[in-house]
Amino acid sequence: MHKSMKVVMVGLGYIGLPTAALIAAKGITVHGVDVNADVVKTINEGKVHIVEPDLEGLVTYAVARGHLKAHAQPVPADVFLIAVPTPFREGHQPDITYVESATEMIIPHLGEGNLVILESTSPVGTTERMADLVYAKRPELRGKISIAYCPERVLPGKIIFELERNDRAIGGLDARSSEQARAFYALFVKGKLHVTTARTAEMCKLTENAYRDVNIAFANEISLICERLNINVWELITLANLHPRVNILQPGPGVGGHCIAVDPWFIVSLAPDLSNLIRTARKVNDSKPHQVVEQVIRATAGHSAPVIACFGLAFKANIDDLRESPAVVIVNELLARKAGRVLAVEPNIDALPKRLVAGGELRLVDAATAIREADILVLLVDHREFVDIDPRRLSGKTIIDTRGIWTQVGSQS
Ligand code: SAJ
Repeated sequence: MHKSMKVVMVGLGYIGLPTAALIAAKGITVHGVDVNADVVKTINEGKVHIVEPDLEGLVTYAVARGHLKAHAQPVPADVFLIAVPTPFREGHQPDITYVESATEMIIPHLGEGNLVILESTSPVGTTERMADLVYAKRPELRGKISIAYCPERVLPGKIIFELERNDRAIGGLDARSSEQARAFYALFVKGKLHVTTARTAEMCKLTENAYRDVNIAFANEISLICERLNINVWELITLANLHPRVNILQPGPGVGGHCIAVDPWFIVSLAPDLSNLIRTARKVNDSKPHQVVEQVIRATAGHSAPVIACFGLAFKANIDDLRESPAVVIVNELLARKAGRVLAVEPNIDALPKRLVAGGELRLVDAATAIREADILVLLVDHREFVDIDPRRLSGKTIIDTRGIWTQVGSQS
């Protein structure tokens, strides 16, 4: 592997763009590919279409030096990376059509000695499927190219840091593929590079997110039990976590984002009869937003015209991403059930995206207005602006705190 090589990155989203920019910032030529013409245009202006700390600076730098350029189509190169979405379809069945079409896109450009790496979260067997697609159209390349799976495992909000620092599992379809992929990642990753098989690397990624989902489900289930038993769950978890072998995660309004709520289903679909815990965890976490709605509706009982303020719409703290957010599910359900007049506070956006939030009845307001006007304050996201609110300003209000920042240890509200 040498810095004079050329890399094609197919998919310039949350993973593809930061990875392409990081590689390009090392002086390697990266030819980015995206099917969205607006994304291509934005990147070529040195700008970004996603909010992520430090990303814009890196993209501006790489584009200005001519190391990164976005296009609609691939070209011949040394290394081909694929980082496209793998959503699920009806019945929680994995949908790998984007991986298949990205593979079809690069097939005509492949040549002897090339390395092809899939980074998208994928059901076990996808890398082999990719190889089948390649060799069906280009049988002469069998044994002449390397194919590997290397999942991304970066946390939105810390992508650039984690891209460089996290360890990686690298699974080649054969030993040469693994070694070639390892040498490639060594050019820009400072974390350790662990070589395994493609199937193990695929399962590893799914297992990491399913592990987190199961652990959050445990915390969410405990929180519901505590609510019924009138026990402060935050104090309980703090105390339980003092045990040297207990480390319970934080309950919340549900699990959002594009990974943890999706990936466990890939395991369930591969072995439905053996995935009882993983399936149940998904159900527990998916039911949590509706449980919060019931809690809010119970709280409205004493009010003739209740005003409900929801603090936070994003899927987690300090980001502007409202997609797959439990907070959005809760707000929409409160509106649909006409639970009261609903206000939303979301410091990370300027306007409500109409395609996400139903009806015209929702008002986006600042925290001070929400506190002044509302009877019931529902804390849904632990944004730093909400953590900073002096609890004395909330006295006299009914508080439903799904994140434990206003009703922490020792408090009984
Ligand atoms: N959440 C809780 N309680 C917790 C932790 C999280 O309710 O104790 C909720 C969050 O509020 C959010 C959801 O879970 O709604 C997911 O948030 P997250 O911060 O745990 O994870 P993601 O979805 O942003 O990123 C995950 C990461 N996976 C793991 O930590 C195992 C990341 O490393 C992966 O790269 C990413 O998925 C991915 O792309 O797969």
